[in-house]
Amino acid sequence: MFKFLKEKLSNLIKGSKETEEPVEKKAKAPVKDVKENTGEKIKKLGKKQEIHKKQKEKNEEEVVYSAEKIEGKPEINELEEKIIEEANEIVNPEIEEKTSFFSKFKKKFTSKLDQGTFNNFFEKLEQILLENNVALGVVDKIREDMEKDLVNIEIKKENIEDEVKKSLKNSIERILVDPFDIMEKIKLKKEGPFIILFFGINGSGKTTSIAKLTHKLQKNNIPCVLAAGDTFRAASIEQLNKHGEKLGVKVISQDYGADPAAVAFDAIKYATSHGLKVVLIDTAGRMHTKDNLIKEMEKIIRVTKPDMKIFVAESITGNDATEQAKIFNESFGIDGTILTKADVDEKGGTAISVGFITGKPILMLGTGQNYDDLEVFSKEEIISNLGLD
Ligand SMILES: Nc1nc2c(ncn2[C@@H]2O[C@H](COP(=O)(O)OP(=O)(O)OP(=O)(O)O)[C@@H](O)[C@H]2O)c(=O)[nH]1
Ligand SMILES: [Mg+2]
Repeated sequence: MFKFLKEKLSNLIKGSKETEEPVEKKAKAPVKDVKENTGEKIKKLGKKQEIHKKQKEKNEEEVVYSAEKIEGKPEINELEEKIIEEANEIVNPEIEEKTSFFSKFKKKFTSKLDQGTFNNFFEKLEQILLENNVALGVVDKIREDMEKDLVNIEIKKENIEDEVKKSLKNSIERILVDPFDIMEKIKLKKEGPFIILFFGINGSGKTTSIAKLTHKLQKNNIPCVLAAGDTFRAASIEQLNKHGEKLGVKVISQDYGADPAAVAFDAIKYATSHGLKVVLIDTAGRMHTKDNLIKEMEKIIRVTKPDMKIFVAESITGNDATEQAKIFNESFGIDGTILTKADVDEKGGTAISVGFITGKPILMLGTGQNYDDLEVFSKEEIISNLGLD
């Protein structure tokens, strides 16, 4: 998780410290090449005519873009340098990306960071965050926090990287919602079984997460029963039965097309009569009919009165997952989220966004296809995985 985001943040914030020297050297080599072929590259930038005009004004016989020719003519010199710099970025974007941004940022910095320089910096950071699935509302919050920490505040030049990093870390720490402990909540309920409803669009990992949580409950000596509330998708009941067999846990089911609320109700009765502590209710995910899904959940909620409603979403779907979480939370209130497929999500912004947008914590991360691949969500781990600790 966070492979891309971590790398980008590290390049953006730490770039100058580690690469200041090589920057100059590395950046200079291609400048020479750029000068030699300037015609073509400058054309790309649409600045060639500007140079022509300036040089004609100086009565030059031919247009030569060499450093010697323009020596002592500051306005052209400056213009050429800017063009070469921009051409260099086009020709070799990696160099710009990896090295020069923070150096430039630092160069502009004296004892305080002015608003303009901060805006320039944040534009870069914003792009990185958005590209890595951090939701817009979260980016705005990060901007607000960092602006308060950094703009017009006295900072020593040598501390600027550390201060920027610290500010980003503090902001993300504030944005992430602390998870509660599911096991603790279960233990606290004294009367009747603890009912957990799982919902989310198709393929998000509901059934697999139920199986993984069953495994966790078993490890904590908490007996449970599963309700095959997905009576909609072909083979869904068989899929849950298979997990039940493997894990040695009872699955309550009816036929396909049956009312999921009735199946869940049966499972609660079973748990009550058998003294089982937890009921885990599986449901159908309907990708294209969110309204139907919401109606179905509302009915199940009315009938079963769950103690916990867990939204299950795929980490890799980014803003879609965040948006769904928001809609479901507004429709019937979620208690928390399980974010699945974190093992294949290299961006990770969903893990930062979902909690903030819903105000409800991410409880667990699905990190693979085995029963043990369900990890309790940890703020510290997220910060550490982002390379901000
Ligand atoms: N890599 C990875 N795969 C996962 C994870 N969680 C679930 N999957 C896989 O995702 C696929 C869909 O998982 P399901 O549990 O069937 O999803 P669902 O939400 O119940 O799907 P529907 O019942 O069709 O709505 C399966 O192939 C799972 O093995 C995870 O954390 N990591
Ligand atoms: Mg399922």
